[in-house]
Amino acid sequence: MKSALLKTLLIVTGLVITGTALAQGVTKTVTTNAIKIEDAYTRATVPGQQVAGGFMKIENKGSVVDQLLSASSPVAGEVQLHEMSMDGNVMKMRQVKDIAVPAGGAVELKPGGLHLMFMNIKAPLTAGESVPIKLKFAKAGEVEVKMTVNAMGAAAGHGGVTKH
Ligand SMILES: [Cu+2]
Repeated sequence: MKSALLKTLLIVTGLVITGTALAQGVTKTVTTNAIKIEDAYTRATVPGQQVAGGFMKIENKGSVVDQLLSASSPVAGEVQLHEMSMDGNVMKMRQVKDIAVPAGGAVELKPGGLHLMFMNIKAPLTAGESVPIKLKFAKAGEVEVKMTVNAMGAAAGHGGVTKH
């Protein structure tokens, strides 16, 4: 996993970043040819907290299905793709290989469902700042987004989860 991540980072370095610099504190929208990212956010963390969820709406305006394959961010050792679901009364989380974005449709990464998971966070995420994240799609390629860091406990679901 580590070497795959490194490889991704190396590939990314050679590419032109398509996302524009965005001001903080506003709704962030990034559009490539087909993929549009809206309302990307994560949540503030406390010192020592290693994980945080990442959420956004991914729209696919293209005529073919696309897949989110991986994500990376300088603030975390690794960013995984996760799915959360209820198993009886127990909320369970598992890593998924990819997240499909239907042609002409959208997928929402949200608390309690599909989400990104920042792992091994290097320094606490502070409310109000924004965190760069690079998404890699099978067809659209690399998309860079800035995620707003919302205040802690803005929504239930992920904050209390420590088991991965
Ligand atoms: Cu997760």
